[in-house]
Amino acid sequence: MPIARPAASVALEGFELRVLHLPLVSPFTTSFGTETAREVIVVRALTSDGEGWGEIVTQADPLYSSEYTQGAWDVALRFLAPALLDSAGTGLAPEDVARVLEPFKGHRMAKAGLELAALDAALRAEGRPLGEYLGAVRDRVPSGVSVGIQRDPAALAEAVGGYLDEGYVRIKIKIKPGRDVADTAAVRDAFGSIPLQVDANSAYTLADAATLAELDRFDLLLIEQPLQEDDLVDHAQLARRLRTPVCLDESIVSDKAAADALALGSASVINIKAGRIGGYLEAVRIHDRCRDAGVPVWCGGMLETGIGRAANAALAALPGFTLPGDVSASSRFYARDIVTEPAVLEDGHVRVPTGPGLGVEIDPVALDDFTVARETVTR
Ligand code: OSB
Ligand code: MG
Repeated sequence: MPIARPAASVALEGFELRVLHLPLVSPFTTSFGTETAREVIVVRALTSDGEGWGEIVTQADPLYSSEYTQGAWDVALRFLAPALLDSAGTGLAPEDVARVLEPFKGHRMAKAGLELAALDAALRAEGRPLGEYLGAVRDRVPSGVSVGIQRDPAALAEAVGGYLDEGYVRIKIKIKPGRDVADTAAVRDAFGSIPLQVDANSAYTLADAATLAELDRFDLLLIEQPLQEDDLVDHAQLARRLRTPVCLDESIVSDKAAADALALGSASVINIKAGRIGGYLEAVRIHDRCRDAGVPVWCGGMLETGIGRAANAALAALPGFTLPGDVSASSRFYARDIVTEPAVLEDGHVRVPTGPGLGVEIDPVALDDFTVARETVTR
């Protein structure tokens, strides 16, 4: 269902952007690299009725997507925030943010962070929870965990065992060429028929189809983004050669991209990340499209702070999210978060916040402690 009831306009007065460096509890390794700290941009929308918070999910280097933190910082401060402040007049409806930013090509992560801040400000002012606004039908969501590439398959099995002990209901392991079949086999051998999926972060080509077909014997829920972001036709060819369902992450940069991927047969499952596609409103459009088409979706993650994590829990509570998402507890990544009540795992689930807007409060001391840069744009 599209948004049932729009949010009230906000009288935007400015945006404060901060770059944060948050240490990770353990290094996170994917096919594209290893991170030991999360570099992220936190956005504060300043309005005459109060503030709102958003998060730009770029990483320091353009390895997952072409966007990266310094690029997002520049485009947000130089073009996007000024355009929103210029257009605000007496007020800006959160539903109009994407239209105002539309002339600027790409930069969807930067746009998503600004839109979330404006939306949070509007909903807080109205006293409305984000989950209710988006159309959530659950008060908690099943929690999956994304497990990075480890030293060897035995170390991977040990790491997975720890997460299963914590109660995570679905395991995703990162794979790359040379670290695929044996790693998956190690997890299956150790833990039997647990809900398991793999994520290649675009590390393969169609020439690797035979190797990827070896994964068919593990009865995986899906294989995520085996090929490049713009390889929709190759993904369709690969999908015909695999029994494992192909799920797209990086390729789904918009609702249009989702429509194209489904039309081409490039994917039979979609990972929705609001940060990657320009915001939570576009996320609802993809959700609605997939639900109408009978295509399962799940909520991806970008190592969000408590801000994006709260919003992801709200999104994952929509009815079409029929697979567990990468909506894990804050402690999966962080010893200290920037919200006062970080998401916790309860019986394998994360609660959908019920307070106004994101439903989480910022811890100002933690926010300041992790801030490495700060800029404000005003009208
Ligand atoms: O491909 O899903 C991905 C993290 C950063 C960039 C890309 C991805 C990921 C994850 C972590 O897999 C998901 C999470 O936040 O739990
Ligand atoms: Mg992925």
